[in-house]
Amino acid sequence: MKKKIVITYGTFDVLHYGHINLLKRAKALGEYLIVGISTDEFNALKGKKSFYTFEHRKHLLKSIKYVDKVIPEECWEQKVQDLKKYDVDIFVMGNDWEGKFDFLSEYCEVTYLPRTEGISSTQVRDSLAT
Ligand code: C2G
Repeated sequence: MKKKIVITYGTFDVLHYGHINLLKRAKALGEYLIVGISTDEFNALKGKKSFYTFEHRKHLLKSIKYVDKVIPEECWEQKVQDLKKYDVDIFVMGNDWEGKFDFLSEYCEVTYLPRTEGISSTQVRDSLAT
């Protein structure tokens, strides 16, 4: 029986419980969770500079029990080929992206999950900096 494959993408910088809540809920939608983690170069395209390098963010993500596979996210355009390559059943994002990836529903289910309020990598970084 084919495992139900779930995929999500993000920077996952300064890993916090909001990220874990997202990954936990994403995994609960299927049996196998793939995470596309933004490379440092792609982050620059997103106008983001992460505190942790790609390698450190990848190491942290691979240590999470909900995550089965980590792939690099290098550009906006790779999602369609990823969905086909990994035979994905469900694409998941936090609802700060609500509607932005509806075009992917041609290939798989698209689900947006409520963000965890009160926490963000920026907030953590800023409070550590003071
Ligand atoms: N998230 C959340 N609650 C928070 C913070 C983040 O649910 N308090 C979710 C976001 O909605 C996203 C995931 O955690 O689904 C990763 O968040 P980011 O690393 O900020 O991802 P982002 O930079 O938005 O990159 O192609 C998609 C992009 O790569 C998404």
